[in-house]
Amino acid sequence: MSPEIEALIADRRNRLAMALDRHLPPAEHYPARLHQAMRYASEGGKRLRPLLVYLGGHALGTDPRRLDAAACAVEMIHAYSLVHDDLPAMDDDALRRGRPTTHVAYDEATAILVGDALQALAFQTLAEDAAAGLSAEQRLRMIGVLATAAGSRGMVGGQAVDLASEHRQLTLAELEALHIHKTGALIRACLQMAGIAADDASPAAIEALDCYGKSVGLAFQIQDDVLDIEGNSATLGKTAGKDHASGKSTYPSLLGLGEARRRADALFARACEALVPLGAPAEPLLAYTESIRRRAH
Ligand code: GRG
Repeated sequence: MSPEIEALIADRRNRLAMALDRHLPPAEHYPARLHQAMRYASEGGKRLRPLLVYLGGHALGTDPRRLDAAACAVEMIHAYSLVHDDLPAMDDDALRRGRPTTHVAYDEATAILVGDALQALAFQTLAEDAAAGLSAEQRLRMIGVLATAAGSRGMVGGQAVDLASEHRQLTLAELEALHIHKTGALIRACLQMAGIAADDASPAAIEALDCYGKSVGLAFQIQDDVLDIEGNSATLGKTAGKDHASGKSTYPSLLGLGEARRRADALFARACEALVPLGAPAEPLLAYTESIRRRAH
């Protein structure tokens, strides 16, 4: 990765940290314990989804100020999903991002409320952040896209199917549908929101970015399954190999490790090909995708 692209990515990470800090309620504000726990749950992680918003926006020539609310909102939804996923009623994990999960660090009821509050805050952030000159229509469209991706036709639906199919072997088509919903929908929404924020992008450019989003979402999930078996779960600090050991259907369990790796690589390649028509402005997104493809955890 060139030093210029590294600097751009560092800048966007920094923007996200500042925007999150602005939008999350101060830790000392009533009710302080809940607000502390919301901040705890929002710390760390790769920031993959906000970076996709920013770099997708960059590919369309969009000012990053127009993307701050979307980047923050998608990370809040993601953080909430991890907090709820870790609860005893779901995955029952004690570690996340290398430290105690929110329900362990606080308590179960607080963790449920943290997820609820982060989800509401995501939509409040999109509704209220007019600082960057997004029109009300653009913000409304983003709210619709994010709500659809997060809800029963997206991430929550995928999670429901995942929980319901824990004790049976899925077909490859079922597993793919599950992951397109559970992981892919939110990732795709990042690129769709970047498309909405762009004032003068062509429909073809927006379509190219959406095409990228579809492939990269599934590639990321297959790669996560592979890394889980290799003992390097993407959710650094999550109990590695857990899905594998629990007998859950995964790409490697259905296809074998080698074929699962090949499939993830082919999807990453397809995602990158979709960016070709966008030319030089898409180079940071391309370089970032390559760094994700090569990650070891
Ligand atoms: C509980 C409503 C609800 C949904 C849960 C996303 C999800 C759905 C569960 C998380 C469990 C999991 C391992 C999902 C696969 C997607 C995935 C790899 C999530 C981790 O995302 P990363 O790697 O996490 O971007 P960081 O910590 O880097 O932000």
